[in-house]
Amino acid sequence: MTQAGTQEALAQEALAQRVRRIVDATPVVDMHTHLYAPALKELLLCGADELMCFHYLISESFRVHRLPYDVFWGMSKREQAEVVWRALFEQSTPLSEAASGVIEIAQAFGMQPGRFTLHDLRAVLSDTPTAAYIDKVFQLAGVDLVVMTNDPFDRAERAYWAQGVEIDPKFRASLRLDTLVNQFADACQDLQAQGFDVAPDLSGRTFAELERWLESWVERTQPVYVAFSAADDLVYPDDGVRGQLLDKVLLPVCRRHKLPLSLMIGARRRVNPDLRLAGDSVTQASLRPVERLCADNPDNKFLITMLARENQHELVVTARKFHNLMPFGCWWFVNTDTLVEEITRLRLELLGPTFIPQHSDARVLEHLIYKWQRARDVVARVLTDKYGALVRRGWAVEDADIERDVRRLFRDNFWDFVQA
Ligand code: HDL
Ligand code: ZN
Repeated sequence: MTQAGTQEALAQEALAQRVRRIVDATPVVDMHTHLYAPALKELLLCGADELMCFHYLISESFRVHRLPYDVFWGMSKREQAEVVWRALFEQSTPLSEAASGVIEIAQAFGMQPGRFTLHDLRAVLSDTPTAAYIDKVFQLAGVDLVVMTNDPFDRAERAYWAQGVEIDPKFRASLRLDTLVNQFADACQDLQAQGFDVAPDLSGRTFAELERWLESWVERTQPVYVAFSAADDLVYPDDGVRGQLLDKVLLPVCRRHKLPLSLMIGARRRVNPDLRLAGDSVTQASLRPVERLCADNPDNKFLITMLARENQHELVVTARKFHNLMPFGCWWFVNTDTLVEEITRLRLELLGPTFIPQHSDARVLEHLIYKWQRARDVVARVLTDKYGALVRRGWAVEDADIERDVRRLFRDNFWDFVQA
């Protein structure tokens, strides 16, 4: 290598170390998880058996053990965990995103390199989410706040909120309204039983009552956004039920409270019902309704993530057209090393550092550790590459610039958007 080449390589390595130091030191706001504050008790999952029973691993394990579904589901969680462990960590190599993540979690908890057993993992983790354990996981993950996914139609969760709960400030709520917008007849039945004067055909006082109901949940949970997911069937404008619920309830309430509306698009639910939570799949979806939502509702803010790899480029271009659209995360089936890097590069090259690169979607407390380790690896790698190119083209990059950009990506883009 020429001397100039050596110099350049040394400069790039020095830059990589500066970027990594700042990325590691910047605490993350994790804006979409399925974790719950400790006050919601058994809803907050942690420990080795919960990690093994993560639905990603359960679906992967069926490709190895091929047990009849009813046999597997008839087992205790401990027995299911042992089946998954044997399938993915003994009869196979934990190469998938979710399986290799378990190794990373164990390493973060000080597990000696080499091979360990499920017994070892059970010993090193805790299945009781004490305050100290939660703090330790947040600290290991470099996360200082997570947003929950709170479902007013989940009876178990609703019972806690009805009692009045003291929510740990490391957890913030979001209101997840899939049942309302996607299964309105079921939602109606539930709401009628709670004393709301609503009708499946949206007649009478339905809209006023739905607004009263939603306002009560905003008051009760103080959410940072309102959300729902859709497959490829989102239409807007739409004079059907979902379109009217959007225009007459969700969008006005979100505007009043300056709450973003989060749309998670491309999830095709229960493609294989026998896999239960793991039975959902992916579908490409149109960006046309997203464009019209952003264009027709300029005083609303939209957090958008899409599940199909094929939709990522169009989502980024749409974000260039509408600044009330904030693209976020590499969701679920695009949360793999390869696709997170591709999507993050795409976003940075088309938007600059004005998007939310990742959320963990953590379902088990310790997921925060590996999900954010992966995210930091990618963000540091991509930023180093882009800063290096900038420097070679003659623009000085100071630590303050890197600190500002990483803070924006990991926390400020989210908070500024929520509070705007
Ligand atoms: O709809 C969602 O919020 C998805 O994230 C689903 O919960 C999915 O099952 C999941 O956990 N993805 O990571
Ligand atoms: Zn999720």
